[in-house]
Amino acid sequence: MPLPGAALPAIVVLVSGRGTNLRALVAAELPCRIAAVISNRPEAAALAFAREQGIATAIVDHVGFASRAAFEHELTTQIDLHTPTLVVLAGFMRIFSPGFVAHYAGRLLNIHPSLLPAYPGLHTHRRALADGVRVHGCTVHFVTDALDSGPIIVQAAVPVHDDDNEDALSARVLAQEHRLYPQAVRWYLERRLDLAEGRIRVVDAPHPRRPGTRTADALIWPALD
Ligand code: NHR
Ligand code: GAR
Repeated sequence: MPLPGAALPAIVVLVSGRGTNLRALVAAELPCRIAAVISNRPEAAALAFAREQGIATAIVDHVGFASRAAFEHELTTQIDLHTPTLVVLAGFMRIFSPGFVAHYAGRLLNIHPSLLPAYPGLHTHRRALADGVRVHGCTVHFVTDALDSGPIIVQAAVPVHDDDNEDALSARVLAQEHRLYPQAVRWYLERRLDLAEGRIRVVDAPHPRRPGTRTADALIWPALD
């Protein structure tokens, strides 16, 4: 058990919008300090929440930069001020170039609102409904150069209801995002994510039939601790 006052590892959370995943990360009381929340959008509600929590914030507005490289250079500077162990994308909406990804190799996580590799990119719920899929969900993965294609850590599958619209389906998925992301970050901090041959194994994941690991409304795998 860490001694009181012992320095906890720092994480930086990158946001663009509402910030409900940020709220879930804060609520989880993870064994880390959220050293900063950084947004590319000045108006992001996530920033207001971070300020309320006394978390340092920064805005790196991509609109003010001549190139993606210049934007990413400033973003890297702002992130690295906090020397984070881990950088977490929580509804962050700008694609990173290979140089940025290389700088944070192995310490950059994203949550994506689909069962990857289905529906990479944007408007995932709309596309899933248009295709008539019966199962949808969300994925936490490491970020690599290839968009939404890095090693998968954990996924939650939810049913698509006959009368679903985009709002109803996205809310059902979002509720699971809020369970997955804190768990994935915790596993990372506990050094329980092993990468071999492009696949992640969660060390000491709960046994499938352990009581309490099933949920009524989603299949989450690996099971949460
Ligand atoms: N960068 C890399 N290199 N790899 C990934 O896997 C990334 C990434 C950056 C962000 C999140 C992602 C998602 O979960 C993410 C994963 C933005 C777009 C996008 O098209 C697509 C996917 C994701 C994030 N963004 C537009 C762009 O030109 C801008 C859209 C906007 O600003 O609203 O960057 O889905
Ligand atoms: C979440 O559903 C997240 O998975 C998604 O945006 C939402 C952010 O919500 N991310 C992407 O689509 C990334 N391109 P939040 O701001 O309330 O956490």
